Amino acid sequence: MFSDKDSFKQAYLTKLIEGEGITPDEASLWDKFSALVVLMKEKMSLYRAINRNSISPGKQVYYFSMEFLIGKLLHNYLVNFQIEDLVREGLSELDINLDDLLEQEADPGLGNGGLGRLAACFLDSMAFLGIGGHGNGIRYQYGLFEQKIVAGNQVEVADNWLKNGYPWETRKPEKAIVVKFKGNVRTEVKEGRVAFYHENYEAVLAVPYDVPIASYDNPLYINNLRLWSAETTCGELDLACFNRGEFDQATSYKSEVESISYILYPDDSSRAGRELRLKQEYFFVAAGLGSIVRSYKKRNNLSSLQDFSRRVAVHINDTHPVMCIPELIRILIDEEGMGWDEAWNITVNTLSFTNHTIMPEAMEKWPIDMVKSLLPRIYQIIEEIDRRFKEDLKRRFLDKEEVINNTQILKDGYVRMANLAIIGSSSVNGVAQLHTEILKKEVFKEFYRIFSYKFNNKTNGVNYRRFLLAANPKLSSLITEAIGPTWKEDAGELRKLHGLKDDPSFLEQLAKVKYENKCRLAEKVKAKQGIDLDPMSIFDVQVKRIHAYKRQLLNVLKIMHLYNKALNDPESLTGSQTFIFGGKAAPSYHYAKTVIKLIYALSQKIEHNPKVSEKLKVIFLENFNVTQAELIYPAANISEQISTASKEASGTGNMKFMMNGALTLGTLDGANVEIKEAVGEENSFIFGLTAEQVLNYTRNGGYKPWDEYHASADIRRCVDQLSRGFFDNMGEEFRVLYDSLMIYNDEFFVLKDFRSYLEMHEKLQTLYLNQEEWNRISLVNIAESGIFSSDRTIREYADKIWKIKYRTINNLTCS
Ligand code: 26V
Repeated sequence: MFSDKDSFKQAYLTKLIEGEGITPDEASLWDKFSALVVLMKEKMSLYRAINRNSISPGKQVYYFSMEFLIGKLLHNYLVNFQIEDLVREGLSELDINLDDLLEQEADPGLGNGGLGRLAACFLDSMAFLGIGGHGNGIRYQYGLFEQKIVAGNQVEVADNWLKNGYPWETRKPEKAIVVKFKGNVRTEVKEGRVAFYHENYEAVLAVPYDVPIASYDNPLYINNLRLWSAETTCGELDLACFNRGEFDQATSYKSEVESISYILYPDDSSRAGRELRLKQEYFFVAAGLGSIVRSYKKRNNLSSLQDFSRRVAVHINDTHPVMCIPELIRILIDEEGMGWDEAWNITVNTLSFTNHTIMPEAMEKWPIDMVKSLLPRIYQIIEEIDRRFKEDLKRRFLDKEEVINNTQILKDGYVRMANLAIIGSSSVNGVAQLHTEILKKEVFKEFYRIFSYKFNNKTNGVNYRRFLLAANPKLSSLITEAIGPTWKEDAGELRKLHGLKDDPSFLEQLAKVKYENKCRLAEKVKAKQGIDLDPMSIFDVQVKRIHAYKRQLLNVLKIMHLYNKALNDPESLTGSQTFIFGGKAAPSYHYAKTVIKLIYALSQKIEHNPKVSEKLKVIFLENFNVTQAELIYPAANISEQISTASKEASGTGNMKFMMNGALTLGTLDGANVEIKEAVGEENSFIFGLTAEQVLNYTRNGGYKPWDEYHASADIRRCVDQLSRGFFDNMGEEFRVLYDSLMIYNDEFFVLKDFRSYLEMHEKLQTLYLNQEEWNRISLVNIAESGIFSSDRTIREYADKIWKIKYRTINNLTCS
């Protein structure tokens, strides 16, 4: 990108002065940041152009996702192009501090949590592996709300991330696509076949904004994240209306259209069920497929789509983009003139689907009436898919009532999106071994009988170059000094660290890095929230969305128990502990918001008691997002992964903590199972019911939280404190939590797992006293984290699902 400092300085100054028309003296920090981004972006476009001309286009993958949580890009790209040092020095000679520029960048909150972050990790790994893999999503004008905590209450502030512009994006108006809603379908018999015409529709213009995706050490391979924005088809306003003097109608039309890409739905746990959400889903699907078909014809110089599925793979991230199935059929039949069978085969062979949750309340379904009126032609196609599927069941003598009930797409007035996804795609995968087994044996067991060949597992992974190499420079340097630099391309190389397990000086350096990262976090927390953290205390961290099944409440009850112990006998607690929480609650999720309030109340209660506050501290970090995450993972000693077994599909935070040397305190849920397998029983701290036990209780009943309550004075005390006296006047406020446990039968087995959780937590406290042993276990965790690189995950998707080749890294050790 830049061969040396001087050529960088030259190019940067030219960009600033000629491009932006300002001298460094006049430029604001934003101008300076923006010039650097534009400079890099232009270089990346050039690389892409060179690549296009030199390499014949292979199969392309399109990753369709409603959410991409990409995080800030500038620092990562400096690391990936290996120019951070020269840019830092060059800028400093111009009296510019790189860190000040990095601060300027917005962190686009275009996702809720794990699902959106996974999509971003996948984009990185596809670019790293030289796969032509592109993202397709929505350019929400407002991302996930910013979280403020005011007196313990979550307050949501709009995330106006585009207010200064976003210099990484390029608007491509010439590549816009018209998306059609509502209206009616007229059929006509033409040359012996039925033709379909969608008429009287409302047209929305989808305008793409492209963001370049570049990974580590593969500078020529620049992929694209295409985000669609909704605009009116007639420019600024509906001029026809406007000229007739119907101003209100003209402006309301414009705002109705623009509302489609206005804001991200902030709830990842319950169905939105709103027409606007359905519009969003079809909008980015139709725009994305429209543009793929157009570029396919151009790229391959073809007029027919017969070979489409050999040259294009479309991946569906959860059910949100499932309208891809009927939309591709529509394109192939209505626009390309194919018959049903050919269109169906191409569609199924092009599409693959990942499921990310088994929580029934998050499984999407849409009222038939809504789909019919919003997307009349799409609905016809869905009906036809459903009809043919049931016919097929009958032919294969599989049409038992139970099978039909659980697999048909249309039922009880709804379109069931997961069923459509499974029937209409060639591959269905879960995101961790356990999760996939639950899909096969429970959630989709009838489908598994019919289409066993479609089901497969792809355990999640993360972009370790973002969450370790870039986010934890001190640990990265230490690793590179010890085992050389090849781990940056092959995460399996981290295993070489095992060789240092018994090297006391290395283990001490590891501890020193952790300590310094804790200081770095403490400084930021002090600056942002004015709170002091003691880096000498153990950092016990739970950061993730606030959900009943993730059981932040279990963690809180544990701390209440420690509080009670400290009051009785301060010596019974060995060292001092800092409990760090972070995560957003969906704005309408009362329970989750109450959990935040409870964490806050507990932190206050502890703060006001000097006897306890010497030993314990609780803090809720505001506005957990990708940027915060990059500071937190490197500073954690304990990683809390305590969901009710079977409920967390995979988890990816667990992997990010692990690679930064935190020890996992967790249940046998999601990818925790595989973390335990990787590091061994002795190096992970597992407690609680197994998924099988949980599923058995759920099926057969037999769990009584009152039994746990009566059996243990400790549990009784904590549970009672939730509702009475302890939190002064707040007992009533926390009643919803008390009731979830004692009245509504503790759906997530909090009390059932309480005792074993306390025991494992205590074991960790004791272990922490033996620093050398702790550091050794921390090292084993880092050494074994390589399999949780998303490079490994993407290689599996490429081999088994997309059937696409990728670049080989020399002597790859982790396959
Ligand atoms: C569902 C809904 C439902 C309605 C409206 C908006 C919305 C947005 C997102 C979702 C899906 C939530 C599913 C999800 O995020 N699953 C997480 O996926 C991670 C990546 O595979 C995985 O690590 C987590 O365990 C899983 O909870």
